[in-house]
Amino acid sequence: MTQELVYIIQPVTDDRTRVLHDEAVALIEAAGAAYAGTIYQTIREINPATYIGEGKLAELRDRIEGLDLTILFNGALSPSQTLNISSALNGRKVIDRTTLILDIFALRAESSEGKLQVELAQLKYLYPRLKGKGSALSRLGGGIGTRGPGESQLETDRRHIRTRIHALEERLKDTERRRSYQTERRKKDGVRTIALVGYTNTGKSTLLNALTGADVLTKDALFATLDPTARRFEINGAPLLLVDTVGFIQDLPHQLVEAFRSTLESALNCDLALIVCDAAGDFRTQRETTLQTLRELGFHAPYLIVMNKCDLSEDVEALAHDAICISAKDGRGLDVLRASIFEALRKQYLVATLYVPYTQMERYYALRPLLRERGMRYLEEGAEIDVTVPAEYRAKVAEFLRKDDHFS
Ligand SMILES: Nc1nc2c(ncn2[C@@H]2O[C@H](COP(=O)(O)OP(=O)(O)OP(=O)(O)O)[C@@H](O)[C@H]2O)c(=O)[nH]1
Ligand SMILES: [Mg+2]
Repeated sequence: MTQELVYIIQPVTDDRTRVLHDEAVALIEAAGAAYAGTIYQTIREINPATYIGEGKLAELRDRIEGLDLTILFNGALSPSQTLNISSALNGRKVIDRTTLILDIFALRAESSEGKLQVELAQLKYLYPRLKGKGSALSRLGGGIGTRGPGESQLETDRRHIRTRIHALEERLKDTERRRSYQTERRKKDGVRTIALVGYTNTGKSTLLNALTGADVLTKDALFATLDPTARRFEINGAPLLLVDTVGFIQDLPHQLVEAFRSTLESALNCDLALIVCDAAGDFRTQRETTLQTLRELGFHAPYLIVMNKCDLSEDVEALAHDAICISAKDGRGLDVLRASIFEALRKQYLVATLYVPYTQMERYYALRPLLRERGMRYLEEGAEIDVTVPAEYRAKVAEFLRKDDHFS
């Protein structure tokens, strides 16, 4: 099969235009298609029928005559605008940014829950586009916008789609219940959860690997990670769980945020979040987009800003003084990051040395499952034991407490 060629219509609005455009090129590649070119249009007044003006559409039609191209409008189009632009361009396939992002998610989804979530988002976005004359979808032909777990459903009628949406919502509720049970159990085990969140391609998965010794997929591509992955690790004996999550992007389709809400929420229901930014990229936009998406999700946990890829950018420390500067690739700054994570969680742990007389050893052994031992020294009458204890068990070990040597 020949590769789908995509031509961009880029509305020129504010200083975000350049970033949005370059991102669209990366999105096209992530969807397995090839970038063919761009026509820019300054927007003074939005044309309700076709968004951009008729003159510009005519110019585009001439420019692409005889070429087999898909048109990407790098913004959001209403169903009727999509149809109108398509007919002004002699029936060419027209997609918008949301359709493209949904398509990438459809390609990447691997877990059964991820597939259900993407299918739900696709159906919700495409459903209104099936209203009106004929099926807007049949005009899409093959390729971007028609792929994904819901492929066969997308071709059926509206009544089926409604039934399917309902069934998907029910099944997702089920998985959600199961997950909240797991979260409860983790809390009971005294394991604290740290979520890696941030803009796509900033190095979240690379950081997961660096901190936990895992080997999850990392890739120079948008949305390499879809399903949340969790790995255990320790800092100063404290058992921690690090959760990698799907990346964010500007104007992330709200249908997707909705569909992924439950997976994200379980990660966001964390004790601490690391908001990862790319020091070599537009980190202000990344940070703002991430914080805004988190707000939409009702996030309220404490967080640290982590500026990754500092090996690529010399002067970032001066620009981002509230951030911890690291390189997940060469390891710089990781010790500072570990210390900052532990400091942020400190009030949740007691780091101490216990003194247990040998006569009391039985009682100590009963408490042992609640804590982590970091070291033990045998003295004459008893043992000195360095431990890390979740704060809620403080009272239980209090009788053996000698000195609180909090982490420094
Ligand atoms: N130079 C440099 N490259 C890095 C660093 N960390 C990650 N990368 C590269 O950045 C790219 C993206 O890394 P990932 O870890 O896949 O990023 P991610 O945030 O998980 O991305 P998504 O899952 O797609 O949202 C890969 O090519 C990594 O090798 C770093 O500290 N320095
Ligand atoms: Mg990733």
